[in-house]
Amino acid sequence: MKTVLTYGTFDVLHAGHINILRRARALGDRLIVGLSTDAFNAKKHKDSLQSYVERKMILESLRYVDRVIPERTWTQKRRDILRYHADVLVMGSDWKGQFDELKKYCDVVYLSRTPHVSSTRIRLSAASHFIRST
Ligand code: C2G
Repeated sequence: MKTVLTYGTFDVLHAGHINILRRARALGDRLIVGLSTDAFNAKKHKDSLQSYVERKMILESLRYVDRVIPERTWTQKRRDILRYHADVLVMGSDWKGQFDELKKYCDVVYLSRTPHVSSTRIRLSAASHFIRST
């Protein structure tokens, strides 16, 4: 059983998120996602539109995701790798090099980010559509 682990906020789920989850899952037999809690989002200076409960429910509905665990700190990855016997840590290429110290515990793979897609862009275009329609 090859376990893949990844982390993120996954707010306003979009094709970029799906692309990395699908490719991460394809690297093993199960994918565990460390989902940033609302409190950790604040530490990341990210205000997600959707609550942790909503984002967790959405991720758990995906065929690529086998388990969702809370991401509460920057430093829990090593403990999670050991606890869940993760063989691969996957992160998007915007994180390239940031987690190389974890190569002591598992493979660390940075997958290319999907260009031109982000929760922020979706939020902004939704807002401009709304304004134009009123
Ligand atoms: N991502 C992507 N393409 C996009 C947007 C995001 O491949 N267009 C990837 C990111 O690289 C990341 C994952 O999707 O690997 C989740 O992205 P975010 O929800 O923005 O997560 P982030 O804020 O990067 O949190 O401890 C690690 C952090 O929790 C990562």
